[in-house]
Amino acid sequence: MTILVKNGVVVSPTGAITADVLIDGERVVALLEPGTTRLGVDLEATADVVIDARDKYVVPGGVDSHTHMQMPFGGTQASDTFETGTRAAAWGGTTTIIDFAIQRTGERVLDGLAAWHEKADGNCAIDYGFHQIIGGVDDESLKAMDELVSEGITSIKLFMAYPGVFYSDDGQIVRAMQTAAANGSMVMMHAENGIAIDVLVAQAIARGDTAPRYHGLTRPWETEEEATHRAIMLARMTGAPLYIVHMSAKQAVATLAAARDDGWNVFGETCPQYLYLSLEEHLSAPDFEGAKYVCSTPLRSRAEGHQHELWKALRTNDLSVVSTDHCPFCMKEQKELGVGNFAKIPNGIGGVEHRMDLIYQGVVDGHITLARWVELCSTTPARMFGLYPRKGVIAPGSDADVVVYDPNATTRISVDTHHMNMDYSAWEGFEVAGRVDTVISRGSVVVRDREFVGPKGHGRYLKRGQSQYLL
Ligand code: DUC
Ligand code: ZN
Ligand code: ZN
Repeated sequence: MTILVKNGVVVSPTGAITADVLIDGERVVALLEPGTTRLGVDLEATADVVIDARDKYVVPGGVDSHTHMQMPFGGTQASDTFETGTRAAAWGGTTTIIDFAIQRTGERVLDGLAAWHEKADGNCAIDYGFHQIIGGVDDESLKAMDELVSEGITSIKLFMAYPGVFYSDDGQIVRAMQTAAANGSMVMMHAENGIAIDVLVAQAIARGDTAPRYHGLTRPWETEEEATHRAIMLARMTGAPLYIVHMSAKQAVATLAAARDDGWNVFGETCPQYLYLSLEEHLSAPDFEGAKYVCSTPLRSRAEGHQHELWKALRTNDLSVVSTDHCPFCMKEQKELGVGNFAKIPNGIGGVEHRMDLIYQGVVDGHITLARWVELCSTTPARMFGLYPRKGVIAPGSDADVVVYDPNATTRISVDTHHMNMDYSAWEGFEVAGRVDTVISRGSVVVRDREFVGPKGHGRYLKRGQSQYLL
């Protein structure tokens, strides 16, 4: 089947051009000056499907490199399945996710991976890959890291938080980083000092400070900055490339920026919740409403100016990627587990559907350029995690993951209209500029005319290559 997306403004990190995009089967085959014929053939007359993108942007499908579909966590399980979560992603213009398979202490890494394949296989609306959480660094799991690379899993995630669950001590981190440096894997780090946090949490609960806002107050910026600094130093010692996930504290970002200025191969991501939601307005909401916003790292104080610094870092490339850390839990029976004890609230916010819109608002607000929007949400995550140029760009030979985006429409976010399996929206009532119009995933139209029309199980597993950011 051929699709012609005509007259749109095709955006890439190098800028925007008005062009027709010709898709044949699963691939993009050409970008053409609008209205040109090809080998004498009138493409508009012969294409099976013609989509008019006049006055709209045509962008590479979003790559969300940090999601947790149906993740067992905090005594429950993330509420989106691979089916519901990837469908919601498609609605929001994301055509690739990279989810986290999990290994815990005592489990075999490849068993953890097999369990994730079983959850995802045949259920995804869009293409997907996996990172591997190594929750128990030992001889066996280190050995398995080489096998992961041949399975297309070229990034591992370690945790400096959650003692007793996913936590690695510094010695374990050093050993995993040495292995990654040797086999060309990217090390992703949850950088919070979990040992210090657990003391502060126990003291808060003992004092009777049990409301959701104490989740944030017991994870102060110092715990993120200290862990960020330590992770960077350990990466320097071992020569491993390092990617720090879900950064929210401006001080941690400053530490990362200083290391980058020094020439170290370290990277950071942030997420929409840290750019828009805050400790004061959201996490401190009364009547347990703050539980909706419990995630780690936590939302920071608006008054302290973290959001401004995060946007700045996105603009200056001190931060390289925006992902969602999509980890949804319903209020009913899930977040409610923490009534009377914030430490029992499952950590996570769902947002896989809204990333492209929320970051496009950053273009409208003058924080970033149009080209940078595409770079942060699509091109760089694809390059960072070994998917480029198959994903993250509209170019001959790349997968036909194409989003037609209408800058003249608006999106109003609400639990009543979202497609994620959540009984609330962290963005309830947000009205942002821009709206996803049409979504093409690997040559199949999956969203059109406000309808999901994708075939079930269309999404395929992506064996990833090495990061393009390895030195
Ligand atoms: N943070 C969250 O908020 N949820 C999932 C895991 C994590 O690190
Ligand atoms: Zn994390
Ligand atoms: Zn996460």
